[in-house]
Amino acid sequence: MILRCGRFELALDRPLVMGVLNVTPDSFSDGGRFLDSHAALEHAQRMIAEGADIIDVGAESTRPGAEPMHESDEMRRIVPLIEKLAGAGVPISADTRKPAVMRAAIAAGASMINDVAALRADGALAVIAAAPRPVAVCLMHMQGEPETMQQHVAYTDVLAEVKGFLAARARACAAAGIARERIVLDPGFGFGKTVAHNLALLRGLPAIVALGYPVLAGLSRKSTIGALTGREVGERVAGSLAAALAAVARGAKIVRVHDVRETVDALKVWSAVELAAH
Ligand code: 7PJ
Repeated sequence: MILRCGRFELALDRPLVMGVLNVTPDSFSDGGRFLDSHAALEHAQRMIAEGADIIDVGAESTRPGAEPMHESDEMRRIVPLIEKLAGAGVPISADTRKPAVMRAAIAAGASMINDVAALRADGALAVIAAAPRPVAVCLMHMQGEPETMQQHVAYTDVLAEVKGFLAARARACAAAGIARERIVLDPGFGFGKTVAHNLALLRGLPAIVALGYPVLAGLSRKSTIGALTGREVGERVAGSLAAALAAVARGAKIVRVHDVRETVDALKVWSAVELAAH
């Protein structure tokens, strides 16, 4: 299985690490530390040196309760960073829900669009379909909107509903002319989900993997890890590593993480054991 990612072609024969670069003032796990663009650039370069395979740059906080950000503010924060990182040797992903920001990010050199709304915004599918390069796209499941998503959480069968949603969004991409090799699916841990929902999705990940697309899992430092360990956000590395390994053991091909160095080490050991026969 390969992922076409702009000018990159990613072999998915071992799990890949996507390093998170938040350039938002209120991101829950980084607390706005990387708002200054020099610090953000340094952090990205450190994650690449630590072995990140993809860097995900995002400005709009999607943490529970966050309000939407104005388009021009979002562009001002991420576009210059993407331009500076585009030649860094790994694909750069832009974490955005807005078609105009997607278009600007791609023009600035992004190789992937990571959309927590799975290209449901008006015009988003068309921007990806018309992109001058075959950028990859991560389609994530979210129930509700970030502002309210943890307030009215309700599923009859969370795994079946998330799987059905992702399959439908993949079909929408196909209908828009977006090649299959460009698509990544993500159950969206924490996005309108309780701890029990997140655990059911993680246990049931093979059902989503069975749709035939690479699956991305983002559990790093999330509140489910906090709930299971009793740790504050800066103390969740060990719990996050366990979650990342549980995800790759169930077929996830990409893990989205804050702690790149630790995750790369954990995956090297896991891969040496589990992929040795290949
Ligand atoms: C995710 C994300 C995730 C994808 C965030 C955080 C919260 N994008 N953006 N998957 N989470 N694709 O950084 O922990 O799980 S924002």
